[in-house]
Amino acid sequence: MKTIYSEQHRLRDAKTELYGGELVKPFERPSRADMVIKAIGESGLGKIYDPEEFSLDPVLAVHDADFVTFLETVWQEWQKTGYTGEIIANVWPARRMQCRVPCDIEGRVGYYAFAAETSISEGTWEAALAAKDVALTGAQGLLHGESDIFSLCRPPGHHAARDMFGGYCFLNNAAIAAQYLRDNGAERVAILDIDFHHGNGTQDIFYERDDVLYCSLHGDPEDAFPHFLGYANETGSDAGTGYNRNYPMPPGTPFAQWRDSLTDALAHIEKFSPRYLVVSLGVDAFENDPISFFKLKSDDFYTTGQLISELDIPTLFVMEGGYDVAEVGTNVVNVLKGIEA
Ligand code: OKP
Ligand code: ZN
Repeated sequence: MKTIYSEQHRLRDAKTELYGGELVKPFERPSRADMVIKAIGESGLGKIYDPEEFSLDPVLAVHDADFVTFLETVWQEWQKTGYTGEIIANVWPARRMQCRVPCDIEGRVGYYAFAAETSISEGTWEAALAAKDVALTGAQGLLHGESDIFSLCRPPGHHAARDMFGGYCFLNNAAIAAQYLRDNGAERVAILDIDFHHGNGTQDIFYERDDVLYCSLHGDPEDAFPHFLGYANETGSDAGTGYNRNYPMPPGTPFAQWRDSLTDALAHIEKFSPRYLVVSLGVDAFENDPISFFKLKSDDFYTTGQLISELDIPTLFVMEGGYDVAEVGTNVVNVLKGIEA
């Protein structure tokens, strides 16, 4: 299996994350991708390729144009204000307030953010652009007939909605890839999100549509980020009714239970009969993950790969979360080895 990877991910190296009332070194850090690419290199899985460069068109096919311009320009604008720290949202259009884009930069940061843990730092936009190229190059590989590809994206993407960033995500790499597959001849595309967190951004982007099925296994929003989306009663709207499926699970969920959700999601995907599958591959369901609460063991990721491969659908794996830096490489490689078994 080919891996697509860009060193440009290093440009996303924020100094701050708002966590427990303090500014800490972000969990989503460059060493995560270093560990994954190292494990891929040692695994014998296949070669590592640089991405091709794509225009913004495939990004604008899923994201709001003003949001994209905001991401592109916000660091320079922040510098002009004279602020010396990173960009952190501190105000929102909350209940009963007006949801309009203000002029002032702090107002606009709050408008486009859905959470405050994610600082925008110098180089974030450039890294996000490279991550979407990594995803799109993988999608193009599927269009050219490859059966499985791993796009080692960083920063991750599944929390990024049409016009919102947060949860360490800016551009929704998996959604951009899925839409690109749709726009290049695939009638139906399924997205399976096995990251520990609900992919609120991906759900948002495809919620009214019946051509992209979204299925997500995640920590119950009662107890886990992003808290305000990801419940089981969110099944899609309009034409998309029935094309969104959430599997929220409680703290302490072991593999046996998680696997039952996976089996159900895979059966649902099979019935949908998609031309391609995009997997939002986070490995933060791991038992030692520092910010998550499932109990998957490293071997369980191998079994997960085996179960996904039984679908026999050409699949693009898009890297999302996984914050136990010591084991993130092993866990990702285990999924991909399970696929090739
Ligand atoms: C991004 B991805 C825990 C706070 C968690 C943000 C988590 C973002 C996860 N107390 N804050 O889905 O892995
Ligand atoms: Zn996650």
